Amino acid sequence: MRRKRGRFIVLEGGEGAGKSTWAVFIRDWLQSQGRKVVSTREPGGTPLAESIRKVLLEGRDHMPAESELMLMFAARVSHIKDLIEPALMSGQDVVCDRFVDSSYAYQGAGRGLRRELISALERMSLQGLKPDLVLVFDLPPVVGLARVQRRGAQDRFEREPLAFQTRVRREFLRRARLAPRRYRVIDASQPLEKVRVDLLKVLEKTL
Ligand code: T5A
Repeated sequence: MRRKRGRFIVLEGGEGAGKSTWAVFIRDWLQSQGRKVVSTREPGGTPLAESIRKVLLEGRDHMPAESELMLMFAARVSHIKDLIEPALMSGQDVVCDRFVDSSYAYQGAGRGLRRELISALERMSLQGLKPDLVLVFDLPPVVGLARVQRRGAQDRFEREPLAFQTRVRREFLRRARLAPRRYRVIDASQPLEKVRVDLLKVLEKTL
């Protein structure tokens, strides 16, 4: 008998939006419903993609935007083929901290690369794979950056100026408006307890 495909849930948003925090919460919530869950992140999720992540986040050499974009997709293909697809096919839910929307937001709106370039790579790499639900954790970049600064050392993306982070935020919101059936925007600037209540409402309604 064919097993029912799992659900693919993605968390997106700017720096310090709380995605890692809420990814754990969503995994626990799904497990409490008796679901088997794989929790993962981008860039990363497989040994190859985690090695690429190090170059992308910690690299000190100049990196052209096109190289950055292609490294994101190189990591993503490994992640999809070796982790996400097999998990979904075996009936497990996948909770993923960032996915392709981040490429549109950071490499597209942030770095200024053309959308058509990103959608060509998306078509080639995703082969029709689409998240069932994209949760956009939205907050003003000043609030998110203050949170990550409190945490200590910052990576290549967290060091980008406010104007860059503002373009990133706008792109997430633009993409959420384009596909309201699959996207939900959550106000992540609120206190943790209030975000938890809003997120739980969305999970109970959509999943
Ligand atoms: N990237 C990624 C691209 O450029 N293109 C791509 O295609 C992809 C996939 C990944 C970087 O790669 C870039 C974008 C990213 O910059 P990362 O380290 O995974 O790097 O970075 P983030 O995903 O941004 O993860 P962060 O850890 O920085 O932020 P999170 O996960 O959103 O936030 P979290 O949960 O770690 O919380 C940050 C702090 O804020 C507190 C938390 O306790 C924590 O201390 N916090 C709150 N405090 C008060 N009130 C709330 N509501 C709070 N929510 C969280």
